[in-house]
Amino acid sequence: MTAGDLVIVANRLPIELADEVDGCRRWRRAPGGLVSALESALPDRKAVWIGWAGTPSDVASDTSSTGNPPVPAGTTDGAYALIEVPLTRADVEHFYDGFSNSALWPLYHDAIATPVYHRIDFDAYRRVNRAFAAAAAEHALPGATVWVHDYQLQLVPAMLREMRPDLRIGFFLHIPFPAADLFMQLPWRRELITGLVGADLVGFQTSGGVNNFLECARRLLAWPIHDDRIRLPGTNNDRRSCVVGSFGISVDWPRIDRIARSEATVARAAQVRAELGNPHRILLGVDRLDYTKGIDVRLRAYTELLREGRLDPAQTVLIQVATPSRESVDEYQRIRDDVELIVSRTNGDLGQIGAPAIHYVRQTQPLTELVALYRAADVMLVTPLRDGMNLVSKEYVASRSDDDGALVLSEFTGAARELAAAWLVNPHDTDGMKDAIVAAATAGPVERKRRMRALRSRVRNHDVEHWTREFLAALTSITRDHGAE
Ligand code: ADQ
Repeated sequence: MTAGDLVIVANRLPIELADEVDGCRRWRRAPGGLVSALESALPDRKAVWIGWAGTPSDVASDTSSTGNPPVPAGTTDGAYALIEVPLTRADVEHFYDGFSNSALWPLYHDAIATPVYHRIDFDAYRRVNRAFAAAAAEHALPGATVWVHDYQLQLVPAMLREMRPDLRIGFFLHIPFPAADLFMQLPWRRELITGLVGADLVGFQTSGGVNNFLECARRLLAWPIHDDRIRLPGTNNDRRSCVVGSFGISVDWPRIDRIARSEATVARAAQVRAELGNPHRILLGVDRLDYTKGIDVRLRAYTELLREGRLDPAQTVLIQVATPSRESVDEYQRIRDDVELIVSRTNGDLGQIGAPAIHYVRQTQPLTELVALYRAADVMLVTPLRDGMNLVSKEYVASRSDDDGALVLSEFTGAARELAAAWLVNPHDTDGMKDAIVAAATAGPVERKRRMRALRSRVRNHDVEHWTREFLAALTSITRDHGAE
């Protein structure tokens, strides 16, 4: 049986089905920060990754005649093993689209959209979390380290501890943890907090998340809390603590830097610029098409600037790349409609034939293309209403080996805590955002260089390898303390 001394538990496996040029569907490595983040930690260990493959199990069997290949047992280079947790269509509807993405996601993002609480959804969340915990219990070697990820799996730590008390368990939340007054809305608030403190270490993107979580634990658990430690009840021998800390995730700097400096990327960036008619300024947005990302507010601010003549439509172009996301959830259809209405109105009113004011691409792009766009962009617009970290802002910085470019960044991202040299904006303040966009677009080369160098130094020294190392080192040291207490 496959078993590891490092077990990653995440909602998705790091693979996806793709149509190849020969017409066959094959599994390939999924793009995305978490995959490259964790892969840097996996090769030296006997590692296992547990997750869902992305296709409901009852659909997969219905359609086996279409030739979907079985989920591979490991990565093609044999770096680590893959264990699938199958989800049915009902699980996807209630656990994923329902409790995870219609209750937790909006609640944890300051209830920007109204969270929807259905008991049937939470029942599925509990059931699926138990299936993930059981898979981890089955595939972890004695005394192994298990690292559980994100809001879809918050009950896993306590469930897993009950099944396997010998394990070291870490949990990392990729999205914000909300203020206690918001969290208290949740009908299952105590169960979720208890689920999380099943871990030895619970990590958040920022100290704000840590403080909010500790406040909820104080209100809901009535267990002693000293600094960053929650002391759980138990007899002297099996008493333990749950430690809470902040670990800001980051990007794979060496990989992005290599792509950014390559001749192909530099040539592609120049080609993009030429194809846009060599405008004076290129502004860029790159996001999952999600209502938390503030795509609509940024497009409105840009449109107003064009209408007022503060930016010249003949000299300025905005590219918005949006990757489709969670399209079976109503709120996501709504944000797509809102964004597309703004794009078409702005282009109808202010664009010219062959020269739209906004170039809108609703497609997933390879990282090489994104890096070329980052290099071509004079101003990067990252304006979420709330974001745990935001990797796009750090990818932009890592791509600018020419020390040029200007980053406009929302204060409500975790990244803003680290990237103070950006033009920081409050996305709720349209006038303030317009001023910041104009300031970034008109800044002189000396100011751009000064700010970009400060940003690059921060991201280079705190890349994703640093994040993984810090989290795992903290987890290891806590467990070692146990016996001594
Ligand atoms: P996300 O909400 O997905 O992540 P973000 O951190 O910006 O947000 O990561 C998005 C990733 O998708 C980036 O790596 C980006 O390059 C990629 N991407 C965006 N648009 C794309 C496109 N059109 N084509 C291809 N790739 C595209 C969640 C949290 C964040 C947290 C991360 C990691 O919401 O706050 O930073 O997890 O912890």
